[in-house]
Order: sequence, then structure tokens, then C-alpha cells
Amino acid sequence: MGFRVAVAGATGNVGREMLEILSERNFPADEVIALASSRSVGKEVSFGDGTLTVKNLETHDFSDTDICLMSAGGSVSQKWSPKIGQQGCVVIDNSSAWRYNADVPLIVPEVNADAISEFSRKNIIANPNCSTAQLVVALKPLHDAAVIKRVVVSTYQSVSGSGKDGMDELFNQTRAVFVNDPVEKGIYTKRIAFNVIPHIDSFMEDGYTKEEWKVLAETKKMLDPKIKVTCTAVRVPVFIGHSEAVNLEFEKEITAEQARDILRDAPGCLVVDKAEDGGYVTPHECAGEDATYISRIREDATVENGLNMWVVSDNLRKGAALNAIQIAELLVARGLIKSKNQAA
Ligand code: 2RA
Repeated sequence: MGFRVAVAGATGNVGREMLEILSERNFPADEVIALASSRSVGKEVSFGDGTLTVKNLETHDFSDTDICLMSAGGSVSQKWSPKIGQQGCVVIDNSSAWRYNADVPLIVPEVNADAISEFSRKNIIANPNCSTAQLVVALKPLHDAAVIKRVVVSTYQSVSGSGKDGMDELFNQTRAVFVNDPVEKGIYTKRIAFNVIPHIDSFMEDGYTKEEWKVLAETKKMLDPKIKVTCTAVRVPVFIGHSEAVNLEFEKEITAEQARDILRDAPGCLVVDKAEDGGYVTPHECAGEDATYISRIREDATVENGLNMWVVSDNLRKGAALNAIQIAELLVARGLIKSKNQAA
């Protein structure tokens, strides 16, 4: 018997992607339930060749649900994930609410799959921030080979990271510019059309933003607390796909060719790297794909054992929905979860 899987936040960008990928990957579900706030009850969302009618997250009985893919925001997760976990339903949460909790494993299956065994403490597993997920997929094989000492990363994050509102704002502002209408600002503090904004999430006392801190904290939690990480997170006028310029310093020597060979064989990675026109991946080409693409691999002679690379991935897929479903697949593959239907 298969699993009963709920998608909470089913009407959002990531929730819709979760439904798409559950169907694409034939996840062993007997039933998939679309959940959202009372405002969305009754709406239809696509699933496979059909649709699901959205039900109310707050009134759903999770006692017969096996897995809840949660993408309903941090405050909803803070309130509901413990209650859902206490009903014996494993929550895989895409918000930042539980990522830094010592009792909650933060998982990218290609990076730290073994840490998933800790999930039973709260029945909650955290999905990383989208910009961290693609980064650690690329860092893990290189760290295993030559031990990363320091990471300097600049991110170029698409507006879909801000949800539908971000995408609508880019579209409307771009159209306004072309027809010479006044450009109205909305969720972003500055115009995003034909512009870039070095500000994602809120500012912290040290002048960094929470988005930049998340990359540091999550890389250390999943990969190695000894790695030094510094990040500049930038919003760019791209609809889907986050890009990252990454500078690395290693303990051991590693050439660009060695790094290319290692990444070519690494899980979740796809190397597209030729020093010629078009010999690299751009966000436009990664949208809808599962891979973490790595391009522009080259040595950095300004430091000892230095390397530069360009990392691109679909932030709604590997950055969120796909990783969450791969975590669910890992639970099943390792026999860490049984269907309540079977138990009955
Ligand atoms: C963003 N990483 O891109 C954040 C949340 N998805 O806005």
C-alpha cells in the first residue's frame, strides 16, 4: 500500500511544483491531498493529468497522513509542523522555521543523507534555503576531495524566490518600462525591472541580510562547521533559476581539470564548461531541470589552492520542491517510514 501525502501551501509557487514533481517521479502515493489556508479552500490545483480540490490545512486530520510536504511559510510551519508531527505525520518543511534547530535534520540527499535518521525526534525534516541547496550539491564532492577552507559566494537570485508576487512585479514593471508607463514599486524596495537589488530578506545588525546568513549557517550545518563562508545575495530580473559565482580555497591542491572530473561524476551535478561562446549554463536554460549545473571552472592564482566556478539551478525544483521530495524518497528507500495504510 502506498503513502498518503499532503502538500501544505499547495497554491504557492513551490507547492504547485511539489505536486508536479510528485506526479513526474511517480512517488508511491495512494493519495495526495492539497492543503492551504481557508482563503484558498475549494480552489483547483493541477496534479498529474487532473486536478485536486484544495482543503483547509487547519482542519485536516493528519492522523492518517504519512508525509506532509510543507511550503506554507515560516509562521504557519512554526505553529503547525509540531502539531502535525505529533500526529505521526512526518513533516518535510521548506521554510526556515526549523532549519537551525538542533533536533531537526537539515537535508540535501546528495550531501548529508545519513543525517536523516535524526528526524524521529520531532518528526520534522528541514529543507534548506534554495540558494544553499544548489551550492552544497556542488561543494560536497570538492570538499571530500580537497577539503574546502573558505567559500566566497555571490548569488544572483530570480524573482520566483519571492513567490508569485515577485514574478508579477517583474512582469508588470518590465511592461511599464516598454510602454513608458510609471513603474510602480511593490514588494521590492527598489525597481527590479532592468535592475539588480543587493538585498534579500531582512538586514541584520552586522550589515548582512538573513538570506546571506542562511547560506553560511546551512552550509556549516550540512557540510562542515569548520568551513568559512561569506555571501552577497542579490535579486536579479530573472523569473526562474538562481545563479552563483563561487570562489573556493582548499586545504589541498586541486586543478580545474581535477575539479571538472570530480563534479562530472558527482550526484546531482551536471558540468557544462567550455571556454568558448555558449560554453556555460545560464538560468534561462536551467528552468524546469533537476540538475545543479556547474560552469566556468578555473583556478584562482591569487590565493593558495584557489578555484572559481559558476553554479546554476532551478530554485523551485532543486532549490525547494525536488529536494523535499528527494528527502521523502530517501525516507522510503531507507525504510524509515511505513504507510499507515499498511499498519492498519
Ligand atoms: C528567495 N531564497 O530567493 C529566498 C526564499 N525562497 O527569495
